[in-house]
Amino acid sequence: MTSCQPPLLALYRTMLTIRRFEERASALYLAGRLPGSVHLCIGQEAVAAGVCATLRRDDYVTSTHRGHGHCLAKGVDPGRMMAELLARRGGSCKGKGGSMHIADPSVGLLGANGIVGGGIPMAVGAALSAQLRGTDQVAVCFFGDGAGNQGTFHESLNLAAIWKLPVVFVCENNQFTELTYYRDVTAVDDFAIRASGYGIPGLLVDGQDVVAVYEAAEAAVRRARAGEGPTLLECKTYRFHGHMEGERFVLGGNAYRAEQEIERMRRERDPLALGARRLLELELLDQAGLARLDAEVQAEIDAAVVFAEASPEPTGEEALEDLFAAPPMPERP
Ligand SMILES: Cc1ncc(C[n+]2csc(CCOP(=O)(O)OP(=O)(O)O)c2C)c(N)n1
Repeated sequence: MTSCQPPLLALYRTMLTIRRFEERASALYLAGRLPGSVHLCIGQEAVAAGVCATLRRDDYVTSTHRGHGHCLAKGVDPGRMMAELLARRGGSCKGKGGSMHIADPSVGLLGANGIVGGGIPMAVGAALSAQLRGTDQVAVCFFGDGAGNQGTFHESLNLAAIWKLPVVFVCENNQFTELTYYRDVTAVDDFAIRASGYGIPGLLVDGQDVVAVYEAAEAAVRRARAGEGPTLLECKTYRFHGHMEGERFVLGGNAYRAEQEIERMRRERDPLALGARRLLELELLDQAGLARLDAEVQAEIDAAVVFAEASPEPTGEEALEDLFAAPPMPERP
């Protein structure tokens, strides 16, 4: 049971912001205005929105290569994010990280991550730091089903369980590891049951239902904050776009799943449509209110793109700034 009422309007607004941000990123990519590769979470918005709504600003999040939703939901500014995607100096990492390496410690976002499974031990480290410092901060890591088969997943769950660390592991099972159906490479139907191997609670959650995600996350975060240790949440979800934008052009269509499956999921399990229906049923918004909200969010994304495109590109010399590598060894005489 949850102790807090889900903030339905805020949850919907966050999902809408993620959707409109990514639609714009897709359009910019297809227009050749966004360099590098970009992985969208369209279809998965309820997971980021539902989990992050249960966190404080000073809680930590580690993210993935498909991280725009987590970053926006944790409070990274959309303009600075869009500038990062466009490789501009105004970006959250000064335009040197790109879509897969957005970070903003000021809101606890320790980083999206191009290394699959890389964010999981980072969150455990952040949780250990909170525990040692005696704060009640919580760390959350998001990761995909592919990452759930990496060694880092198992090692991290074990360590976090042994030391009762304040961490919530959120597996976003969108069914596919790049182009591979997860059941072809995973011995069990549900990652959630793996929690029992580490003596921690594991919960299976409908990742298309933002309220279900919020309620499960709220209980897991409360447990972590109270010093009761980690929880594994598996959110079953679905991505509507390809593994990365432009994939269709390379593969010549959807080579690994049926078009009808995507259409059915869009029609029946779109987290935004489900969220809007709930708002209408509860009379929290009417159709005009939904349209107004959409216009507001679109205007925010327009402003983010204007900010990003007005920002200069970093210079060549800046590539050598903000590096943490050791300086070269002095030459031996
Ligand atoms: C350590 C590592 N291995 C392989 C890759 C290549 N790679 C990039 S994304 C990806 C699939 C990840 O799948 P999943 O964890 O399910 O996340 P999703 O893409 O579904 O969000 C792979 C294998 C990588 N980036 N890092």
